Amino acid sequence: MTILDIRVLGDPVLRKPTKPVTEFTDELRRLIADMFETMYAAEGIGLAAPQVGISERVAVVDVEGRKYTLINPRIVSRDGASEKAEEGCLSIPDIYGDVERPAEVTIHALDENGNEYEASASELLGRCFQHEIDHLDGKLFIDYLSPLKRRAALAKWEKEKDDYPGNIRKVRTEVKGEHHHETEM
Ligand code: K1U
Ligand code: ZN
Repeated sequence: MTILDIRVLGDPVLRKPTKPVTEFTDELRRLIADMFETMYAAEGIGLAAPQVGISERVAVVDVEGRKYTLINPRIVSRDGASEKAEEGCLSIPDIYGDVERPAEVTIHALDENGNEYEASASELLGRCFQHEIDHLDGKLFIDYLSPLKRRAALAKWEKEKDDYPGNIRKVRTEVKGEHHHETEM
């Protein structure tokens, strides 16, 4: 398995509508395995194919061990009042913002073998489904922020984006026993 490079804000692939998957091949299953590995290495709870430069309707999710492969997913129902919670994005590192979304969604999707399934989810899993499906439609969480908060987020990103030449984020693999200390601010 391979840890893939993650595309960051500014890469046009993140804004391009994706193509539906039509063939369930070993190549597709390899991409899914690589996406899970990349997501775990980056310490995320989800990852969509455009984030690794592939413009296809594929995403992976693992929220507290609830693991899903989402192929050609669509939201079939939205329930409950909207809820606001903080989101981040592996393609916009170190930027966070509160996003209001429907409390519960039901999705219809295919798994890596082309089997159909439906899943209903609320809280972080429901939010993650919505965040990943947005990626497949070229949408990012910063699009939901108020103009003021969006401007602040983009100003912060302007200062950080030079750390990602070519709009590429190389995901470091943690060496066992290696310790990193966060810089306190
Ligand atoms: O698609 C992505 O960019 C992954 C993203 C998914 C996501 C995070 C938060 C809410 C909805 C969807 C991440 O995994 S960001 C990193 C993360 O693990 C995280 C950040 C904030 C809250 C919870 C988790
Ligand atoms: Zn994201």
